[in-house]
Amino acid sequence: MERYWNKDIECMPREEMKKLQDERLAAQVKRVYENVKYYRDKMDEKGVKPEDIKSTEDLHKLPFLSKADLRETYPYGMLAKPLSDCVRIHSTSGTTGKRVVAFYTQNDVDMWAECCARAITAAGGTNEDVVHVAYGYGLFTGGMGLHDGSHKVGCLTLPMSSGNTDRQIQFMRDLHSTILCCTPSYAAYIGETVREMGLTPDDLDLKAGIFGAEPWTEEMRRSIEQSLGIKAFDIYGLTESSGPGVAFECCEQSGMHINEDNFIPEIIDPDTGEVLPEGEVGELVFTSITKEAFPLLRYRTRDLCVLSRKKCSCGRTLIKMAKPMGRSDDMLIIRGVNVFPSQIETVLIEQGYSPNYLIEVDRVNNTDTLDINVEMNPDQLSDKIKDMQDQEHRLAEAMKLMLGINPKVHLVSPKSITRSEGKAVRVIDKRKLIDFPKK
Ligand code: DLL
Repeated sequence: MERYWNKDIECMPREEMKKLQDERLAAQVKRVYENVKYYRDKMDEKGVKPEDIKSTEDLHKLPFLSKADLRETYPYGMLAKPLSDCVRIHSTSGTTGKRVVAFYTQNDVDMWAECCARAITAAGGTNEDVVHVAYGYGLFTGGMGLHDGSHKVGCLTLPMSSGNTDRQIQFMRDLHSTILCCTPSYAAYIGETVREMGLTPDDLDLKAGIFGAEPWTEEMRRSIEQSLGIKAFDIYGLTESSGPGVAFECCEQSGMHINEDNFIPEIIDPDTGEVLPEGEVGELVFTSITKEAFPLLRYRTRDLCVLSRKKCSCGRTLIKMAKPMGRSDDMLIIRGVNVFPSQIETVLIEQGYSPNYLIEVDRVNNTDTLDINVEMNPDQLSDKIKDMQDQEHRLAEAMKLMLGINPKVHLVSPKSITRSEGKAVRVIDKRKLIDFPKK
């Protein structure tokens, strides 16, 4: 039987939820207008006053916010509460430019924990469970977010953080971890290490995994489920909107329910900013209607996905978002064709390869090149060159069918591609490297 953490909210009739959102939105816009000068200036520039925003239908009148705004206002320019009311800071995992820092009041931390508690409960978690948190702890929101959610549910919480994979498995066995929380790429690595240690899923007590923070395919889900003997649930979030738990998957495993009592989603055309109808692919935009310290209105996530209000078998009425296909800024344009790393991952797993790969894009003589390095499983190794060439050829053909362009596939030896303990790095785009002018 499906369990809920907060049935009143998770299964709330649509009209009631809309009313709650309308009230919270109007109050939030007023609060932001009064307390955040940067956003007030943006609203004034657009000629919008707080009184103009009475319901979710008025949302489109508000100006967007993007990462560039957060960089411009770094670090305190988006704060809507005095620092003395804030109790926590987290930061994005971005590696370029100024990082984004987000602030939390105690109420913000509690709301975030509630969202993660809903996710853990939807994955089957109760106070009988041992939750093994192998997301990184620290400025990254993964560790602390699931940690607080696990406490709230009353689970026995193992704050492992990421890394030291042998020790992770040892603890999983000794302390009987039942729910694993980490990135999908780290879960795949843990599964691989379990096998290499001569163990099987029967040697573990795991029943579920809550994986997110990076895009992963259905094929990857099946492969992790098999290697660890679990049911794998997706979880989505971003630092700017608190962290993991903005949306979470239920037993149906077909998209993630958005915690709409706290976050209102929209899908927009990334080029024009126009709001798209339900069912169309576009950029996900979130408005936080309950956050106190760092309340972002119409924040452009850059994530591409689809929303759906189709009835869900789990009984929740919260709107669902499909698995993000990737970020609009992760999409590679190679010889004019749009390519997502997730398409490559799908082909690899379908063809029986491991999800360990590295994509290299370059430009040679003004033409884009695409090289895909794919790690072989030990049983795919052959000492006959012809066999290896045939395998590479078959894989390149399958990739061409999926992508519409011809890549070069290179099979590389087992374990030669660096494993990820957090978010995996799958792409090296050499075209983006700055060419310093020669003197
Ligand atoms: O990744 C928060 C998080 C931690 C989510 C743990 C889930 C689990 P950031 O580091 O700010 O926050 O990165 C946010 O990661 O805009 C997406 O592009 C990507 N992302 C997060 N979850 C998913 C997911 C955390 N389930 C950015 N599927 C987001 C695909 C995801 N992409």
